[in-house]
Amino acid sequence: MYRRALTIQDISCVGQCSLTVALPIMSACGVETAILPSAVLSTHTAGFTGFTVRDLADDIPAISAHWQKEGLDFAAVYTGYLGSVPQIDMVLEIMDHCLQEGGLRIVDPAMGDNGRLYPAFDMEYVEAMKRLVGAADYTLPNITEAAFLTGMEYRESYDQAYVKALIDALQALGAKNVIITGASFSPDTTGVMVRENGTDTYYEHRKISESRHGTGDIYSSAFAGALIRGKSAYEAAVIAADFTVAALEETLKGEPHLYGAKFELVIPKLIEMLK
Ligand code: PXL
Repeated sequence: MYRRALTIQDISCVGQCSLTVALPIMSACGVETAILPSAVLSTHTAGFTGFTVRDLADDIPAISAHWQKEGLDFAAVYTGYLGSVPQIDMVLEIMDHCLQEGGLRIVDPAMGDNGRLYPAFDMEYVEAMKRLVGAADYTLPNITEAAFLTGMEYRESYDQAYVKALIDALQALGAKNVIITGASFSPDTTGVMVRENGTDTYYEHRKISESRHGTGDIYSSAFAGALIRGKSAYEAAVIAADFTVAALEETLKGEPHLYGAKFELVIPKLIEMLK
């Protein structure tokens, strides 16, 4: 089954995150991937200083109107880092007008990590993101994002009951299926908690000692690609986790590489896992 999906997120020209990650990964999954850049930045905002930003919100309504005129629609819309509050409402409109019947809304509320929001965001953005997450068929927050979205306390150490309570609260916002990434219950492992059609399943894997920006986007892009190719949410979550771990392992070999992860080198593994 060959499907056309749309991904909406920024282009960070250098930095291996958002669209420069989503387009190659979803394409490798065998999904036709249309893009809507929400903004163009010279680099990502985590770790670089003095980056440039051009918000493309003014262009989005005309782009969407043209697609509708041409009768272009999508089997799924997958969203990541968005530039501003007005863009979130534009994305909701695009989902309403450009999705095929039964099309999937996949929302990664990419806005923070390690208990903090990324520099560009504030609580007004979090409020708007609640609306997008509430419309999601699948949402993939990390623990930080889930805590901000639900108003629950952010914890560094926690048990399965805490993660399930986060999922309950995300579902109270309207999200149908929830995948919590980076849920770690022991020092050497981490994993993903997947609630799909009301059933919770946890996939545990190795915790890599170092982290890199953009790995959340690598994860979500592989998840979206696998889901759109017809895998279950749990199967897609496992493929995405194994792919992200492989990318991080590759990153720690050879020349130091600090601002992103070398996911390109393990794309053959992703293709293999999808067979
Ligand atoms: O989702 C990661 C990401 C994407 N885009 C931009 C970012 C970041 C993380 O910091 O700054 C612009």
